[in-house]
Amino acid sequence: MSATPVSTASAASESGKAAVHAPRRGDDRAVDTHCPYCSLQCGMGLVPAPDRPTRVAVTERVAFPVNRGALCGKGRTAPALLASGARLTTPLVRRSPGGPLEEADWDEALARVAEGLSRTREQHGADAVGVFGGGGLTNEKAYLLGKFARLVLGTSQIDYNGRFCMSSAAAAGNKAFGLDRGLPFPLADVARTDCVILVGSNPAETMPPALRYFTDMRQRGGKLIVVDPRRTRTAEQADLHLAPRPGTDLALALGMLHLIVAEGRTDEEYIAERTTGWPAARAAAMAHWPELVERITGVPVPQLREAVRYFCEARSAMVLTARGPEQQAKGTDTVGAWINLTLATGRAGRPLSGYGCLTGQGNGQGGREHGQKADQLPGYRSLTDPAARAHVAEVWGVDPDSLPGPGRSAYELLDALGRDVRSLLLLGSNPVVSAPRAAHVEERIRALDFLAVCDVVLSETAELADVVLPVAQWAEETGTMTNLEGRVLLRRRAVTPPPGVRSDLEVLNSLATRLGWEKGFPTDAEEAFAELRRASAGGKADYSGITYRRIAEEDGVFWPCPESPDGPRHPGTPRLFLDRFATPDGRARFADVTHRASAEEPDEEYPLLLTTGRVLAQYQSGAQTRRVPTLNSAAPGAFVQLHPLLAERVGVQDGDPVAVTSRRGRAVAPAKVSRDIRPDTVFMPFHWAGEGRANTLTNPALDPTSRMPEFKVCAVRVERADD
Ligand SMILES: Nc1nc2c(c(=O)[nH]1)N[C@H]1C(S)=C(S)[C@@H](COP(=O)(O)OP(=O)(O)OC[C@H]3O[C@@H](n4cnc5c(=O)[nH]c(N)nc54)[C@H](O)[C@@H]3O)O[C@H]1N2
Ligand SMILES: Nc1nc2c(c(=O)[nH]1)N[C@H]1C(S)=C(S)[C@@H](COP(=O)(O)OP(=O)(O)OC[C@H]3O[C@@H](n4cnc5c(=O)[nH]c(N)nc54)[C@H](O)[C@@H]3O)O[C@H]1N2
Ligand code: SF4
Ligand SMILES: [Mo]
Repeated sequence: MSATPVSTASAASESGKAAVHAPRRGDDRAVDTHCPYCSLQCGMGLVPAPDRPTRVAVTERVAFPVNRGALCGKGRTAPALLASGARLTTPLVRRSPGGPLEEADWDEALARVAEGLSRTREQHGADAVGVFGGGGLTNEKAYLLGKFARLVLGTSQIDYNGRFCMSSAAAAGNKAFGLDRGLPFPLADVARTDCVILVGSNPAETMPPALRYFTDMRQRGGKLIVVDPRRTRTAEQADLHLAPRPGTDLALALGMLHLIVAEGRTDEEYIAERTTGWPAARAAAMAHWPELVERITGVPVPQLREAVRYFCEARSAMVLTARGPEQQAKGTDTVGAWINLTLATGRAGRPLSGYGCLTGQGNGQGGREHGQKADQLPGYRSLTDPAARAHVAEVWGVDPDSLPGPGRSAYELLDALGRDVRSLLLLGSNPVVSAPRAAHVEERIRALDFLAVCDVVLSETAELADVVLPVAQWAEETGTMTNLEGRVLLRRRAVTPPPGVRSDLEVLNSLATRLGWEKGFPTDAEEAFAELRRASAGGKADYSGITYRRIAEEDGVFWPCPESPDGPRHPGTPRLFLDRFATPDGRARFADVTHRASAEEPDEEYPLLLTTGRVLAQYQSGAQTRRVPTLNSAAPGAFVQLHPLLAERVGVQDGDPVAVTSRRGRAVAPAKVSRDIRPDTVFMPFHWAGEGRANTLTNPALDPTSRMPEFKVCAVRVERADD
């Protein structure tokens, strides 16, 4: 890709810096809104400069309960991208195959998208048109994107990047509790519980303001147990750090359950009253002797015993998982095994206790509830449930039989590009960097007949598009986001988007109109939300009682929150499952799971394990944060974290270029030699494209239930790059 007319990151450094201010305390002129990035959705105030509306100061929004004014560096510098020269302000089109992306007006660009998508449909059928969405999109966008795919395009082929995120936890939560909401309690409950097992989660870098709840808990005398193959900044603060081999969390959880049974620490009354499936789960745990578990995981038996003691002797206790145990080809079973611990000890559905998943993207929760997922309709309804189809079809004014069935999951969809799926509309993701086996995914994207991308910047994926539509971003538009607690929030518009930019809702509306749907795609977010409320009414994620006004008055509203036209208004549901679980019989279901190997285990040729994840200053594929100068200088590039023993064996010193090779490809990045990682494992963050792209290496082996790829484990070989 060359000859694009948009400016580069260097332009961003001038205009970018000018836009960033240190956060100030409250300011009367500030517009209350939320951060563009992660699922904590920190509250912040934004004050546009009167002379230049794109120059925005961030102020502390102390009254917002989740972060109480605290922000991480990404949140503080987020306005840099509003004014940045690196953002897109003009549509780009590729007028000849292999030619450059060139500036175009909106009319030409939209016409090309409408034509590209309808040509595929005419030639190859509706299911040859794909849609790929993102968990950073607002609820309104996610809702209308799903509706657009199923109504306007008539395709079943829609999925989104949330599949790569918390889908295993979602699947396990649905199985165990009959409902999937990241945390079944407000995050602040963490500060008041007596023990937390944090499995494969590094909030010190991925949600810094949330860390305070864990430190508050410890100050009250509570115990923090961190399970992570690396001694992370979070693990440093733990009372106990268990460092298993990547991909062995399932065995670890079974080993702990074994000890819980052997030591007589189960809550038999709770098991009898509130659960089903205990005999099978118990038998599976009994087959996992602590010594066997030590051999599989590398975690010494005394540490296992200590973890069990902390967890069982605490009056209240939680297990929280994040991507470590979830991004595995057995992620659903693994999370199920951790949920089993909370059931066997009578923790789930009790005050200040239970299981939760720390979701990831800004709208990681809402993004999976309103229909951009391959198998879902709004309100967390199932696309295969006739009653659900009838309800949503009525709201949409169509025949239920006209709605397509479920489509492929995210990786399977990307893998089908250029073959069964020939055109793609993509919003809110950058799979060239973030998808597993990325070189293959990139090749599939290049094989498309037509690609349209809506983005704020020219991401690596947008660079491959036939049409790039420049869209407005967070502070320039209003919409709702659902944070990791299931709290529906209002992200308000604080500044005017630059000329030339349109919102995603305007794009969907214009495309729908061009494809023959004059109505049904509102450009006003509140109007879209009103329709979403009706579509979600009666579903699991019922938003019908939530309004923009209520969100503003109440610091967010927790779903489910049904509308109550006659009675007093529903207060929302901060805490789930206290009386019953959301299963038909009201009981939680134990998972019947046993440990199994990862899809790829080390062998002679690939003797080490690679795991991947995040660093503090970069966000996801880096499309946004690599263009923010302060963040980019804090974390300028990829690296390979490896233990001194391994470094010595390989013959590298800190900073030397290291080549990491898997069955999918080879990546090169400087060595970061550190005692904070197991000697049999190397770690790479995945935020960069090019030579240091971690996803060149990762294994797309999928979990059979959630279809989550195995981002956290694959077999690799490591050598000096110049050898
Ligand atoms: N700075 C920053 N913050 C972010 C993001 C970002 O990109 N950058 N992204 C947001 C999003 S979308 C998400 S999903 C969250 C993710 O938040 P986290 O889940 O906290 O992030 P990760 O770094 O992916 O993984 C967490 C930890 O899992 C460990 N791990 C690796 N393999 C295993 C394993 O087999 N078992 C166990 N138990 N642990 C393992 C890694 O060493 C890592 O420290 O962060 C959100 N916040
Ligand atoms: N190896 C490895 N790979 C991983 C992971 C891992 O741990 N290891 N984690 C996975 C996880 S958890 C996730 S969530 C994915 C995330 O990876 P991606 O799906 O690539 O997510 P982002 O980088 O956030 O991409 C969002 C894109 O949307 C654009 N954007 C932002 N706001 C808007 C908007 O309002 N509208 C539109 N149209 N575009 C917008 C941004 O500029 C950016 O280009 O990566 C996954 N990949
Ligand atoms: S923790 Fe997440 S939501 Fe809060 S400021 Fe940082 S990136 Fe934004
Ligand atoms: Mo994520």
